Amino acid sequence: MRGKLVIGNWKMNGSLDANRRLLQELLPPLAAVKGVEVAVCPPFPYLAQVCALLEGSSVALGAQNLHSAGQGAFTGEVGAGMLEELGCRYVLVGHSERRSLFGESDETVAEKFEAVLRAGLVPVLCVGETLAQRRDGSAEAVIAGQVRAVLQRVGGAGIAAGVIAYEPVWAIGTGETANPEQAQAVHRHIRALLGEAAATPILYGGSVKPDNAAALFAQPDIDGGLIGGASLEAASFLAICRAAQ
Ligand code: G2H
Repeated sequence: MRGKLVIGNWKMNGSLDANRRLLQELLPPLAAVKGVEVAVCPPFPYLAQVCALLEGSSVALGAQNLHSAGQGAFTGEVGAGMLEELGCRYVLVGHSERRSLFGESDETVAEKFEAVLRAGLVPVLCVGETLAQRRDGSAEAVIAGQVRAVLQRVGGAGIAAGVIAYEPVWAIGTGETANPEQAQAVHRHIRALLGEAAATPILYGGSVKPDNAAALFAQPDIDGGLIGGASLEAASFLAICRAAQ
C-alpha cells in the first residue's frame, strides 16, 4: 500500500512575515493529520527560515529547482548539496513553468533528477501535457517522452527513489482541474511506463482545492498532490492534507 504525500509548491510567493504567519497557523492543526506525509517548497531565500520554523513538526522541506552541477561557475544557480545542507528532503524538477518559461528540455530535467539522487535527496519529477497536446491526441506520447528521458538516465531503481507529479499544463493555476477519471487514466498510463518502478508515488497537481482533493486522492493510482495556489493559505492547505488521510 503506497502512502499519501502532499507537497505545497509556494512558487515565487512569500515573505519572512507571511511564511511565519502561514506556518504558525498551519502546523498545530496539521499535527493531528495522520498517515499523510506533508512537505512545503518555499523559494530558495526562505529555505533556512522555513527549515527553522518546521523544526519539531513532521513537515518536510523541499526546493523548487536546482542546477545539475554540484558547484562551480554558474552564476545565480543552486546545487543539490546546498539544498541538502539547508535541510531539504525533496526537490522539484521539470515543473512546467521551468520547462515553458526557462526552456528546460527533457534531458536537462533528467540531469537534474540524477543530481538530486546523487545528493541523497528525493526528486519530484513533474510531467504533463499542454492543452494543444491534449487536443491533438499527443498527450500520452509527450508524457511518455518526459518519463522515459529520466528512466534512461537513472534506470528503474533511480526513478523508484523519487516521486512523479502529473500536472496537466492546462490545469495549472487556471482553476481548471482534470476530473478524477481523466487524472486517473493518465496516472495509470504513467505507472504502466514505469515497469519495475511501478510503486513510485505519483502525485496529481493542477488547481487542487479543498473541494476537489478528496475525489482526486480516492483514485487508485493517485498517491497525493502537488499543490500551488491553495498551499499559500493555511486553511485550504490543511483541508487538502486532511482529504489525503
Ligand atoms: C501546478 C500547481 C503546483 P496550482 O503548478 O505545482 O499549481 O495548484 O496553483 O495549479
